[in-house]
Amino acid sequence: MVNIKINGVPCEVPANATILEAAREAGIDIPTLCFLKDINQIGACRMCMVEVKGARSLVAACVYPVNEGMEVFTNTPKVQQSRKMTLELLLSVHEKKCLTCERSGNCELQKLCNDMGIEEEGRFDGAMPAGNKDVSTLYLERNNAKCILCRRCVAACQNQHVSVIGANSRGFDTEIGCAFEQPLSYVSCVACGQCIVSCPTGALTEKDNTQEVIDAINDPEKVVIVQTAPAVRAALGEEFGMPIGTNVEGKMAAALRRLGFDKVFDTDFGADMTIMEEANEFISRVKNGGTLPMITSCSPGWVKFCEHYYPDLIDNLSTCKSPQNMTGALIKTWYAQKEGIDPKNIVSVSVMPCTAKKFEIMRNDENAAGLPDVDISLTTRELARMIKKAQLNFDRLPDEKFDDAMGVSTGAAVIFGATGGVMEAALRTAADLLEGKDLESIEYKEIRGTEGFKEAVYKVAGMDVKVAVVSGLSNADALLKKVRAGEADYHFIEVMCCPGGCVNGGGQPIQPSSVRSFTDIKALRAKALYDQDKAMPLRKSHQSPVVQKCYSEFLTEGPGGHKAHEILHTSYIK
Ligand code: HC1
Repeated sequence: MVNIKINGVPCEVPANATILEAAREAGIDIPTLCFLKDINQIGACRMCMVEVKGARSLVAACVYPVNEGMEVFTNTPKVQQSRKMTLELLLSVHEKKCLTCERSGNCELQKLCNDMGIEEEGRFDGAMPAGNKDVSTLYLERNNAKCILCRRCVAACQNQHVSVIGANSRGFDTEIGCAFEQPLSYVSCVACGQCIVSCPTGALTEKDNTQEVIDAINDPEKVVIVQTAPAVRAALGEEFGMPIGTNVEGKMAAALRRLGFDKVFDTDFGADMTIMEEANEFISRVKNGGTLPMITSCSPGWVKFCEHYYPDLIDNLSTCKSPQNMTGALIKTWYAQKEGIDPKNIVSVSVMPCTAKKFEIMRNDENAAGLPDVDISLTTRELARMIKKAQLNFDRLPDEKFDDAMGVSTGAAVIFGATGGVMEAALRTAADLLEGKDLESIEYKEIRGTEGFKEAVYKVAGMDVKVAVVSGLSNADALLKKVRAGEADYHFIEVMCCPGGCVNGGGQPIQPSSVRSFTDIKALRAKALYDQDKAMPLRKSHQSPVVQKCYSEFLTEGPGGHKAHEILHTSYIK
């Protein structure tokens, strides 16, 4: 520890802290724009400038380390003037369409301008840079007219070991984009959206599909059916001011009904189905000498990463469709058949914490009824936008349930949304199936938690099953290098594209750096899911009555049977 003074107040802080961290401990938030803890600490935006006694000029608090006896001043006229000028210069090249910007009210630049009392937003107006747009993909849009060149998106992409964006040109012409100014659709982007949730402004957004959904709801010919992913319920409330980690499953179901969806289903049903198919696939690979380790396939950003960067490991991927697409496939086959609805009249909508799901629904071999399994995939943020547009008072809505036909699920499915959840769910079912009994011990705690890499060995039916769980593509990359080199003797691996799993997906509500850098958001959201699992009467996928009905009525050959393969399994590009 070292002793310093901040604004004349003595404090004791860790010796390796930066001024920014030390000030935060002392209850002072130093403003930042480019800072994202552990991801982007480059001192580039100059918002966090402070005075240090004896220093010749202002210093950047986010990168400047404390030392014994240091005296820091965070609120002097010189500091205030510097911050104000920085904001005015940023505004001089910024597209100031704040009233209609998707990030209005949640924009870090806007908030700082308010906080700092910027009075003249056009003070340095003059020539504007090109401000190019990239709308080439089906999942993401870039508007460089709103970019402040903070590089947070570039660092997030690097952190995922994808690195398809960077700075092009220099000086006034600098723009973030892909190499040689190619559109994003030309490069090996995996669609994870981690760049979007890292962006402080409205420069990066998902491709908004809300109007298509509203049009479908207003079309009397269409039966519009929605499903929501496990992780959405753990984060949607943040859009309405609720604390991080509030589970809003009931209010979400109520909101979806009031938005006009004809049926409100739960992707958790598809997660239970995924476990039936995946556990069966795993057991069969182990018994019949199939390709091991088997690797989960429900995270589309991860699947895209595997196809681009590890095509030699495609045979390791489970052939199971994701829960999103299993639910979609069964809506347009089993449910349509039972209800006598022509699948052509169904509009199947999903709400996901993920931008890559918008890509997944367009993949080949995801069309069990000869039509796309899912027609439109929205992010959690887009659902919030629809709720706000409809003027629903979210926190005053009653708690309602999903519709029964595909709205009943188990605790195993709920935890899919957190890293380790898919593996735990699969082990719960595989262990029961192999041992032929209802095992009491069902919590696989060694593979819980938000660390990027976890491993464990479990004794299942006399066999040592070695499993690994990774989240975030940098961790996946490191593990896959070992698998490729034959240095990893795992039987089963879970990979989730986003750090911490889907709770931290690229389609989730965006928390500013001041929160994200100092709060473990993914742990709080994951806790909401594990708490729900613990409180549920059924916690193993094979115990779900809807799953049992689906196999007894429709997929009568059982998990892994011919029909199940046609409807619930997929293929990949090598
Ligand atoms: Fe996920 Fe999945 S857990 S991939 O993270 O397997 O997006 O929540 O919906 O499909 O169920 C995401 C979450 C989600 C699928 C499930």
